[in-house]
Order: sequence, then structure tokens, then C-alpha cells
Amino acid sequence: MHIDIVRGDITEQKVDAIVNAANPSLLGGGGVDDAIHAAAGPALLAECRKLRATTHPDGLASGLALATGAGDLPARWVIHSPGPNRHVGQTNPKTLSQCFTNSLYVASRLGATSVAFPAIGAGAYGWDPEDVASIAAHAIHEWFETYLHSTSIHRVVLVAYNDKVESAFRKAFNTPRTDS
Ligand code: AR6
Repeated sequence: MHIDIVRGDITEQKVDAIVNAANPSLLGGGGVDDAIHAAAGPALLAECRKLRATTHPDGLASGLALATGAGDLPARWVIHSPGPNRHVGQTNPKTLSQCFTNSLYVASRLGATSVAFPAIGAGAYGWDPEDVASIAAHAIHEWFETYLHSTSIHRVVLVAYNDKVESAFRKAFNTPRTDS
């Protein structure tokens, strides 16, 4: 199993599934959610609206994960997982940890071989990037300890959109920069 830390835009990742730090409404928002909807095109929002109209009338609670198609993106699936919002008192790290493990579980059920994550919670929802990175590292390592021999996933990409997140991911995953 390979873990890569890359600096860039998650919408450009050539992986089977990208994870969206979604809004619980599933109907889009700012940050990475906006970037994903903009790059995927209207098919993604249409699919999300359909979920709201059918199986998920209340949207999706923090920590859960749900897959859709990926519209015009290079990925095959978008896995939507709303993080906990610190600004409304959702400060339980376990909920953030579940975003990572439940997304891996959903990706694995789909047969995905590679999955890319953003720093869920580290933007509008107010989590310190170092905490997000360390929670992600523990969650991902623990998940693979259990499922390494039964999962289709063999590559996980952590996508950092800024310096602070990149440093935090490198520290938490013990992956120094190799290009300098
Ligand atoms: N690729 C990778 N990472 C990105 C990108 C991108 N294109 N754009 C931003 N990031 P946020 P949250 C980083 O705010 O904190 C939305 O409105 C960003 O720098 O997107 O979980 C949703 O609809 C940061 O490090 O997600 C929800 O309402 C990280 O992605 C709410 O914000 C997460 O920032 C979710 O807040």
C-alpha cells in the first residue's frame, strides 16, 4: 500500500475515487466542495439532488460517507464525507476520523484501487491542519491494519492545497519532501 502526499488540486488527481469535504446538505458549498462541483459539471449536482429527493432527504451527517459518480472529473467516483464543524461545537476528533475510515470503506466496496483525500475539516470547518493530518494518519493506518488483505485499495493520496497542510501531512505521515 502506497501513501503519497501531493501538493495540488484534488480535482486533477488521476485516481479512482476522490473524497469531497462535503456540506451535510450534499448540495455543494465553498472550498474543495465548490472546486469538485465546478470541475465535475452539472451531472454531479444532479446526482446529489436526486439523493436528497430519494434516499437521503436530510442530507448526510458528519463522519458518514456516500459515493456518487464523478461527472467530468478524471476520477470514477466522488465520495462525499462532511467533516465535523468546529464552529458549531462539533469538536469530537472521532467524527473526523470516521470521515477517513468510512470513505475508505465506501471506496473499497466500490472496488476502487486508489483514493485521494483533501484535508477534511481544515478549511471552513476550523480544524487545525496538524490535528487533521494526525487524525487522518492514525485513521488510515489503522484501517489498513485491519483491511490490507481484503481491500482493493493500494494507493492513498493526501492532497495538500497549501504549505501548512502539506507540512502537516508530511509530518504526520512521516514523509519528507524528496524534491529539495
Ligand atoms: N484541492 C484540494 N484541497 C483543496 C481544494 C482543492 N481544489 N480547495 C480547497 N482545498 P474546506 P472543510 C483544501 O473549507 O473545512 C465547504 O463550503 C483547503 O485548503 O473545503 O471540511 C463545504 O460545502 C483545506 O485545507 O472543507 C462545507 O460547508 C481543505 O481543502 C465546508 O466547506 C478543506 O477545506 C467544509 O469545510
